Amino acid sequence: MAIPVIDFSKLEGKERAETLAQIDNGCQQWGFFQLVNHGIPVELLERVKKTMREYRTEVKKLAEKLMETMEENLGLEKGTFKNQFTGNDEHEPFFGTKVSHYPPCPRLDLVELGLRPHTDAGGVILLFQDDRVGGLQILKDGEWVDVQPLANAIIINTGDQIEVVSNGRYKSVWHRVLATGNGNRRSVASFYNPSVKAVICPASASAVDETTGAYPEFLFGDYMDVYVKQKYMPKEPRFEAVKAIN
Ligand SMILES: O=C(O)CCC(=O)C(=O)O
Ligand SMILES: [Fe+2]
Repeated sequence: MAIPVIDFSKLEGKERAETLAQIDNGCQQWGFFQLVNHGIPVELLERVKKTMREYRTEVKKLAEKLMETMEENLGLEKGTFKNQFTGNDEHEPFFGTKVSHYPPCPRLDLVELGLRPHTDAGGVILLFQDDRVGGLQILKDGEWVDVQPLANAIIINTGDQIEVVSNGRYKSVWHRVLATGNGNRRSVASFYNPSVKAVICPASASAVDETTGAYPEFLFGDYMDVYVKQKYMPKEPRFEAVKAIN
């Protein structure tokens, strides 16, 4: 069985009745169908794909360069983060991009947030945010601070795994998105994370302060199992939970 494929251009011609019936069937019997000849130029679809691929390649390179910069600052051997995230190149790191749209909220009296406070689970997050509509805030010294829109900048933040590998030197930071009453906010967030099969633990180096952390060693996949249930909660119980698994 395959879900229905419908030629949308036939809606305009002599096969209109059959096409209407196909769409009706798609809606009634399946709730899913594929449109071909839908009017969106093929050239545009290909351009979208090509642009996404190009963006992904460049942002991934930037993430790796940033991790090397952090290694240098932490006095860690070059490649420490990538090696941990990939099990010394045995696995691919996870790299994914999420495009979000925050529409204007007509009832700010009822809704305060577009995205609830959380720290990110993974490694390095690279955010291409709206250059006009703000709303992203980070928790800095107990206060919410705006991440001011800055045209063509890429916002970087580090996730829970950088905190573990750096043994607490680089803490993942709480952030949230406020709802806004006017303007559509768009953001493109890319996540450079360990493979789910990667073993994560504090790196050993004299520059990494031994006293800050006491972080566990765990499988990143196990961490994600905990994270999906506890994303909007403090991170410390997540570290405790994966400690208990081993
Ligand atoms: O959309 C944004 O600006 C932030 C998104 C975010 O924090 C996340 O997806 O983890
Ligand atoms: Fe986030």
